Amino acid sequence: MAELRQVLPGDPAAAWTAWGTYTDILVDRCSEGIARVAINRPAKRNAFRPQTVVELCDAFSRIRDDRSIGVVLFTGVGPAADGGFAFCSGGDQSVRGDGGYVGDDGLPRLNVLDLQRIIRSLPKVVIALVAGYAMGGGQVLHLLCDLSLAADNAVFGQTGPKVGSFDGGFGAGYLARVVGQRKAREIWFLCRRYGADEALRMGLVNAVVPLDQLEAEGVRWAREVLQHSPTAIRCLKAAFNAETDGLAGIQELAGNATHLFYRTDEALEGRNAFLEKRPPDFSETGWLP
Ligand code: S0N
Repeated sequence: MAELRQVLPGDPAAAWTAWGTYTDILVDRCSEGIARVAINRPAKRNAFRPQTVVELCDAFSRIRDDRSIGVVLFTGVGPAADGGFAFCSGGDQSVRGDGGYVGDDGLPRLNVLDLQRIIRSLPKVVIALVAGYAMGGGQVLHLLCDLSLAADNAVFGQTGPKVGSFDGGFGAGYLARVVGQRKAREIWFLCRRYGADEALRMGLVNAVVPLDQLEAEGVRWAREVLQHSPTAIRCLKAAFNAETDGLAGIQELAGNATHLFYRTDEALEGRNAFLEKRPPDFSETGWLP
């Protein structure tokens, strides 16, 4: 019997089963190839502390290594007891020490950067489901997802210049690629809040839906993606990243080409010849136009 865990308002849109035990997040999966990852700190508007990020990195790494999963829905548990909603309100300011966010080991960290890279290079499609606030580092996490669906109560914004921080990596550069330089500078310099419709107009999200339809819409989008070629999708994701991510992006795209090449008779001949201690014979391949 599947255990149904309520993450967002509305009827559960898939037959979710719990996948792993964590303190700060909920991870579920369904037999259709979809995983659901939710930050579960609603009383803090789903702010992340180092432990939250460690758990998210673990969940996304497990998803990467599971060939049955093709799409991840990334969201935040809501509502909180006071009725508030958030996808994520960024770094937990109550554990922000002198040099970063401090966990039980006493070390100051900014380990959300590790999480950003894992989501960015995950060879699967990540869809953000944003209900309520996506602020600060939470706004950056939603930005790094491949697709973003906003509930009609979604609010986006940056606070760095107000609270003494900034994300000069994907948070600035990739934001400018998505919404344009003018808008990105406005978002960071003025620290305003933007509602769901404005986010849609500026290309920050793909669609806006009623709050109680958010998960169902996410599952609909996931099912559409899952009908398509996994290899085409992973190569396209790497290609989109390569355009913005410098050599790290080219590494990803090239890694996909190598992955495909390994499966050819030509590459297998090279491996077999080495193992059989003979010269390779690539004459079957030819030099195609
Ligand atoms: C999210 C907001 C707008 C929600 O407002 P609302 O609904 O009125 O609720 P509140 O009463 O304000 O909040 C409810 C409870 O939740 C706590 N809380 C909310 N957000 C945080 C938070 N980020 N950290 C800790 N606690 C939080 C409230 O304190 C309240 O609890 P009680 O009742 O017990 O007081 C509103 O809450 C808000 O504006 N939150 C702060 C948003 C913010 O400034 N976030 C931090 C921004 N910075 C980062 O995220 C930096 C991290 C980062 O990703 C990064 C990455 C790479 C390089 C650099 C950086 C960097 O910028 O440092």
